[in-house]
Amino acid sequence: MTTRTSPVPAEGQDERAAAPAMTLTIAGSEATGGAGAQADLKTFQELGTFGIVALTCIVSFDPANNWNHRFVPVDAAVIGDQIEAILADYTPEQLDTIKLGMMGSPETIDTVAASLKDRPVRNLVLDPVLICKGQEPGHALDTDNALKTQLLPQATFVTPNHFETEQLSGMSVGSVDELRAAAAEIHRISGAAVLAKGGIRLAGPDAVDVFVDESGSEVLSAPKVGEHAVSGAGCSLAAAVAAELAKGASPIEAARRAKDFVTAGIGQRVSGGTPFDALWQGGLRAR
Ligand code: PXL
Repeated sequence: MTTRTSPVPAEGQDERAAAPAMTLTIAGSEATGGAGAQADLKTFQELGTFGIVALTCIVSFDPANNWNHRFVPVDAAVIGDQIEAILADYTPEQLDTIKLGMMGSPETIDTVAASLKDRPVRNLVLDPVLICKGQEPGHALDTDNALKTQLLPQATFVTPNHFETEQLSGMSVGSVDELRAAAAEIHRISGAAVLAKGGIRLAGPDAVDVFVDESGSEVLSAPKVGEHAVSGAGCSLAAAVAAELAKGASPIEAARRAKDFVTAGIGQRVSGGTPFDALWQGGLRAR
């Protein structure tokens, strides 16, 4: 029997491979592991980036109350401290890609916008989370306004779902053509690349998303996996876009790869006691 030994680096020689691309998510915790920062971090790891988290809030579903969201914001000063620590640790060249997930309140949006104000960021991917599955849309309006005025103008890439697309564009969306028009409007307002998600909300056999940037638009389509929303799909999509951009993909390449990642993850979803399943980020491994 032969024994393999790892080559011992000579003294002073660094045996590390090239540093991984880095991705930061500023997002909320969702305790069951389906959505939020947990989904983002798993996506980053799966796609080979060095994942970092600053937490904005803690969401715990309530099993005794129809799995409604119990939402606790992280103190604004503590959000600021986390971002300060992270941005001081890594230079803008090392950490050039940031994903923004659930903010949950206008105060948190103020804090995050202020913390990022003087930081050059090559890719700022905004998942404009207004409400989570099961929440009432009415709660979202002040957050919607703060997102529009403070974060959307900074974003380089935005991933609204059907509801968020209607809110941000001010247009109603019932077809792929309307989704494209609304995505184009959000691109016009923000200057960002837009990946607007029709998901299961548009009728038909396929889950259709539309990508729009200054070079044009592309419809991304995959057969629907069931007719039920899967938790973590939006978070994982935006996190996958961020990871691919951080690794050097163009916006449209990042969108295509993120769509494949999410479609595979929905195919390998996990079921528990909640009325919605959770995407598993290891879906592509099962192919
Ligand atoms: O899927 C949106 C979302 C994002 N972030 C957190 C959430 C949810 C939905 O549950 O809890 C923290």
